[in-house]
Amino acid sequence: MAGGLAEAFVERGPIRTIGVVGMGYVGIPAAVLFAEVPQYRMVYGFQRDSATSGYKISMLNRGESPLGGDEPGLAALIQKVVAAGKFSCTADFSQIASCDAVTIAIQTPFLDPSDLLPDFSALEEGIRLTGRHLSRGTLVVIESTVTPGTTAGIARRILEEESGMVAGRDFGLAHAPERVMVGRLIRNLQDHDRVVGGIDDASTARACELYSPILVQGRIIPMSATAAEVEKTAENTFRDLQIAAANQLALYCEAMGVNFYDVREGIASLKEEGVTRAILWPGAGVGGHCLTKDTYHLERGVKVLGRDLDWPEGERSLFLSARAINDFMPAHMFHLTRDGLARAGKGVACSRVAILGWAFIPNSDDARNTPSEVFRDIVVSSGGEVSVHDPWVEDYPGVTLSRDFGQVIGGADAVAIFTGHREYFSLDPAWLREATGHPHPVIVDGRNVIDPDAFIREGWVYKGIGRGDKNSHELFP
Ligand code: SAJ
Repeated sequence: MAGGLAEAFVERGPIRTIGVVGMGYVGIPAAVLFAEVPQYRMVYGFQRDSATSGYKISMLNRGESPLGGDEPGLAALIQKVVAAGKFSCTADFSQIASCDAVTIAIQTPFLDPSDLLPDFSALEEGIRLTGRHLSRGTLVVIESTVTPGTTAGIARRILEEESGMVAGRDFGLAHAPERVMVGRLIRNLQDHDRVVGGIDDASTARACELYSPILVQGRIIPMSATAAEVEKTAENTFRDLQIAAANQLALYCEAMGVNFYDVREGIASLKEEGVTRAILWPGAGVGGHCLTKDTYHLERGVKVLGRDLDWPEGERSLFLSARAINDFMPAHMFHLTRDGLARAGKGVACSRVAILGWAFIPNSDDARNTPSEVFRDIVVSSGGEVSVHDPWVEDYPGVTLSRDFGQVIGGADAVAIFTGHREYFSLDPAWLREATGHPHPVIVDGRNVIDPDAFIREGWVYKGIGRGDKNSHELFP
């Protein structure tokens, strides 16, 4: 059968026209990088003309970027390829028939995090629209992060249903997971190695042909489609696991009265070939769109695809334990706050707690799945009052955000640092204590941002993640 597909690719000729479905933070940079490649004649960006995203079509066709935030090189590249007539955005999916290759980058959010079942509806619609207009010899590539088994499973079935053709005979199908990070989209696409996995060798080879011209430092890593899906979900699962290991050790250090950061320095000093320890950082929690979901994709994959998994009887998945530890950290921040208030002779109920940082990563306005929200809910359900400061996040449903430090800190019985925004590294203990109006306010450092001794000397009750050496300090007048 592979002969059929290889033949279909030969008949179609080299890739000249490309379609990118989904004009988001993954699709847009990919589309304009393809358009910049001399041998690619035309790139169509396919975008549904919906109420929420339809505006992108006219913006992109004017050569403007609809993406917020600073993306070095992107705006200029969009302008360049639009002016050169090599990129055009459209809601007319019938143009897919003219494409030699079509990539699909539509996100797969979890509708309700509690059920941890991803919402594939938008992605399935994109795949369906692609299948409906697919022509023989076209390569389809899924770039979205999906549960292992999706490309060769539901994606293949939808494409075959809609096109009436057979994958691996009439058209190619592959998975090439995106690995871009906001703020470095173009650079990541050019310099990160690119995992590319086809449902068969011909599809893999054609996908390598598609992506090679846009790589600068990066190299292609070919494998099967399912292996590529496992790789993507596992690369984030492993990062979540590394963070959980740091969090667990930090909790142990607190319990044993030692400074986690001293211990970490010792561990990280092991640098000899093959014995390096990649120890990450403990923190107030793990937020974002990647690490909070990709473990569950991997776990679902092994449930759906796995045959006769050999596993220690009754033992819980290490990866799910890691998720539980990371999800516990906002509760730990609450316990530190509660214990700190108790030292100041107060209870959480009727206390005012100022949260510094709503974004899930430093110096960013991205607050998806922020750990701060979990902490806020626990404080409020315990009868406390909350004020929130964030210098980057404009707004967020269900919370009042302020950039007025004095207003957020004023009257606060406790201050909890949740995000390592650069603004928080220079907090002045004397000024801050004055601003709270209390003799012994509590400071809880969730990101190792402040110097414990400077605050303790100013009369603060200090608590810090991993700071077992300081968390039971004497109280200064
Ligand atoms: N975090 C810790 N300790 C650490 C590192 C992170 O608590 O040592 C927390 C952060 O505060 C944040 C969360 O984990 O709340 C996630 O942080 P992140 O740096 O992993 O940022 P993400 O979620 O944007 O992860 C993305 C991923 N990239 C893609 O999926 C393409 C991830 O694979 C990258 O490793 C990461 O960016 C990166 O390195 O920037």
